[in-house]
Amino acid sequence: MAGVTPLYDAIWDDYILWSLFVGAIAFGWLYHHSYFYRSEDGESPNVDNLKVGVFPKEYDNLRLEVTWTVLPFILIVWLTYISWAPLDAVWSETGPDGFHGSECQEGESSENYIDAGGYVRSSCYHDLGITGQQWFWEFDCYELSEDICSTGYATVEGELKPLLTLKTGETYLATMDSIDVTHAVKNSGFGIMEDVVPGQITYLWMPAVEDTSFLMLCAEYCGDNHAYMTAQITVE
Ligand SMILES: [Cu+2]
Repeated sequence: MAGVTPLYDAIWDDYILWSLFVGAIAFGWLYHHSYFYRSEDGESPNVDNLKVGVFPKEYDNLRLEVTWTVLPFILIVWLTYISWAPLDAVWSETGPDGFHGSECQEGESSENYIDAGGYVRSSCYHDLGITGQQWFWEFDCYELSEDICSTGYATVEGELKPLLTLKTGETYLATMDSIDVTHAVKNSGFGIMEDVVPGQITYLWMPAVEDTSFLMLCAEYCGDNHAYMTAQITVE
């Protein structure tokens, strides 16, 4: 997957691993106790003589409570910390301080690549436009040449959908708006998502690092045909 940065793939793996680990402890503990502490036949189910409204303080275990409060807290802080890492790539500024330089001159190529830290870098980028409306997407390649950016239609599950064809190795900065309600561009192939808001311009980096083809979806519920608000993006 050619995300804005492969760092996303690493974070995905981290989150899945931690979810499995925490899930195994939580459900293992739950099922173990559910079976191990069941009352035997004929035994009073209330062996501890618990009374409604009275907390059984004699069963307090401070060490246990501190442990299951502090450990998950540390884990959450850690997961938050590692998910911060790629945000500067998602919201990279333009110009020399950003990851993708300034706008390409005519004939210039982005020559993007993935650096040792897992970030996509480009020598320059191309501008394009995305407009959302109920219930389709509109692409605009502005002045870009056909081989770098072209629009058309693709047949997706028997229906004609907008098609955006981009070039491998080029990096694009989408300028986006909506003419009616809030939508959201979800480009799973790039690993990114951004809202499209009426009366407000939002931006989205789309670094086309490798050949791919995927459906761009709307990720913000926008009415009856929200689920069919798709377009195809092909990088070749
Ligand atoms: Cu929508």
